[in-house]
Amino acid sequence: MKKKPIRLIPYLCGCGAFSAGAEAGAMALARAGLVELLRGQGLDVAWWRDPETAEYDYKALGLKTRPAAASSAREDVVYFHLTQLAQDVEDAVREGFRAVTIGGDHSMAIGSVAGLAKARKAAGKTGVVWIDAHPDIHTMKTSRRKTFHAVPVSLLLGEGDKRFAALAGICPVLKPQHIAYVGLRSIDEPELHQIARYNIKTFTNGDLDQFGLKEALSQSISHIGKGAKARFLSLDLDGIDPAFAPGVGTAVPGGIDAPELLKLFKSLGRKADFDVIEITEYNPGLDQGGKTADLVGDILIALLA
Ligand SMILES: [Mn+2]
Repeated sequence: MKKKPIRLIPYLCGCGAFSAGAEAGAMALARAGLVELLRGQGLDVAWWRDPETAEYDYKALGLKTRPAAASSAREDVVYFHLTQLAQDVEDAVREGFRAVTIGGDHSMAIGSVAGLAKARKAAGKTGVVWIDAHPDIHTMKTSRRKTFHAVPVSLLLGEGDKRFAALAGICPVLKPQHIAYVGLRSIDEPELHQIARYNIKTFTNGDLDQFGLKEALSQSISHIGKGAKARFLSLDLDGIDPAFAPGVGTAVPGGIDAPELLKLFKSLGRKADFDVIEITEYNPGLDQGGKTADLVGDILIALLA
């Protein structure tokens, strides 16, 4: 079967995080030659919006400085980029592309997942494997810093401000039985309640030690796919051990071993045919000698080539 062409869709927004930096993630990857690297593997791939020339973050709204945390101006920046991302993903999927969204902070999932669900008419029937150190299932009431990258899962489940929860005109986008977490190791108390209340399948880092990453990934993929019409992978780079992926805003010691993850992604074959893959929370200002950028290239090669 012929491989679908790939559209790299940047999310040029870091205003969903408390600290700045992730807004430059896609630009840094473009400059590091991500497209050239993937083409070298025989992949048919191109950026949809050029992250080197597009207006990004708050500048896209004509603002001169980064709006204060939890301000309505900050919210407007996130909303602007999210609506664009949701539309970009929807268009890419409808036009027969495999979409890879590149962040940017993890608020992007609100748009990436909604765009896929809308294109496939798969509201409540989209499966998501969420690899991350954090479950990102706060609500704005419980998020200490009121940041959008702490709340995407709750919004996708239909909980919270409808402007975001129904971003693409569908709500809820996800049902909890179609979500699986892999690699959690920093879970706040209110998030524990959310995970229990929604009964979301979860492999913490401790579970990975017990069952192995291979078993956890393969169970997660089967779990989210049951009765689903579309499949999505959200890979927060902080799910990976910061020894391999230092370029993230909220690093937590420990985490997934990158070589093992790459080996598994390669071995998944058709099981890794996610309709949309999201690579998120790359913060180039915190990277060490391009280590994390190189890892992003290796991850995409393992999943796509
Ligand atoms: Mn995250």
